[in-house]
Amino acid sequence: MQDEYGSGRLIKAPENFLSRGDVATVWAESKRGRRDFLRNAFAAAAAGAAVPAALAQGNPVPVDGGDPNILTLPAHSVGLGQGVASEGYGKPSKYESNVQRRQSPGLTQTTQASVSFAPLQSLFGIVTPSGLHFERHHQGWWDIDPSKHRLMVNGMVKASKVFTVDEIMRLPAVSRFHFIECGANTAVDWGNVAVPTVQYTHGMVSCSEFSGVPLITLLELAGADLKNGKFVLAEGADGSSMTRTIPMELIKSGEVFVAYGQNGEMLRPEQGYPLRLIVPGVQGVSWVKYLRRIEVGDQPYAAKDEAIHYIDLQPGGQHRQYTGIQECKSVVTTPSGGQVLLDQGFYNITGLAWSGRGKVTRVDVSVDGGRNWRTARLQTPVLTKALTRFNIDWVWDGKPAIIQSRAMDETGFVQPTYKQLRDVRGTRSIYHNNAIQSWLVQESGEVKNVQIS
Ligand SMILES: Nc1nc2c(c(=O)[nH]1)N[C@H]1C(S)=C(S)[C@@H](COP(=O)(O)O)O[C@H]1N2
Ligand SMILES: [Mo]
Repeated sequence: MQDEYGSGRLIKAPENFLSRGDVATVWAESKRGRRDFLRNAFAAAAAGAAVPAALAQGNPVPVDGGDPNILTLPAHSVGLGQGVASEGYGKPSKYESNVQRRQSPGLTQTTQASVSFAPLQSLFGIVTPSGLHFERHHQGWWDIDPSKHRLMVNGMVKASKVFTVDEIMRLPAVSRFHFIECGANTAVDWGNVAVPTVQYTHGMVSCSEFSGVPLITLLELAGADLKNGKFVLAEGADGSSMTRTIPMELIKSGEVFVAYGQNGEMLRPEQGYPLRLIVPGVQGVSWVKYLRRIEVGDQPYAAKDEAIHYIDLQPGGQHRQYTGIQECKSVVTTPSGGQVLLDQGFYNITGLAWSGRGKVTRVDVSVDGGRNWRTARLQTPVLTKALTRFNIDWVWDGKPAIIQSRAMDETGFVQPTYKQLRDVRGTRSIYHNNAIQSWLVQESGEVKNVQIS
């Protein structure tokens, strides 16, 4: 069930296929004796009355007295299950142990200045489980004692103010679902195909419900000059001296907030516990973790992470600066690179779409490399600046197919092809690659990352 990249749930008929609720498998299975299965299931139901007698003997036994094709009761149907622990934090099933975030081999020299990618191929819906949220650190992560952590608001304010985490948690709170995408997501594929799976091509995006306090509330409490203050500098407490300029307009809109919560609990240490900045729609680097200072100023700060890094090299040697918004983008997560389709027949093509400018309004899917497109179903909820899940039916005829998705957002922006993107941006950029992704389904059923012009 696994491959060397750990691409997760391959589309393969597992032994106890119904427990997965895996429609694709059921359809595949229908060609090989689904009727037998159904007959056995009915036989089992009909035999229900006989079960107590078998149970009384305390052993899993075939209820008809011997024919294993009819029904053998598994141990979990006749024995006592595990008890609740007196305390504990729940974990996924041991059968899901290949669902892991992963470092891309050889991408960086140290694990402290590195990335761990989210296994998008294994996820459903729009929320990334906190333990699978991608990680990007410039100087390693910390588990900071919240009772010692402080957030200072200074600069163009009446009086500098220092907040404890407890003080922030007493203020009026908001909870919102948003995606966070590293500006460098899909960076290695700018020039050509470089990595095999969606985990490595697109796994620097995640989506959570974040909870916290609008930054504007903290600025008001410090008496910030909201007329002349045009920008703030957000600073993190880790050794990377992560500092980013945030335009005051975004803060005044109420969208930017200081989060302490993620998916119903406190932030994970890897995600910036105990405080991080949430800047919806803007690239991940501005979501400063271990947030310790907000300085109000009247011009952009041109900090190292916005003057040297996180600039977009253009053809002709020019570069763009302060290109923070993550434009509309999408990717098919199943079928995707590294997965294997074991049989012809029905599949649910599924994927994720997002836009830093608002809601996703439409996703089209092609199975012939962009010649023909069909509009996918958007799964609810469709939220602004959050991941949106799409699904579309597909019957694979066993021939090679190139699967693509193309997202549109409420501003009318249409996700570009690689050709369209390179015509404007060249091939030497790192950040902000939102081109249409292509997955080649080969006759063998193996799925590969490809680029077509
Ligand atoms: N303090 C601090 N904040 C930081 C970083 C960091 O290294 N230190 N990395 C930034 C980058 S580049 C990204 S993409 C996101 C990653 O957030 P995550 O690790 O929660 O996925 O955090 C941003 N905030
Ligand atoms: Mo990033």
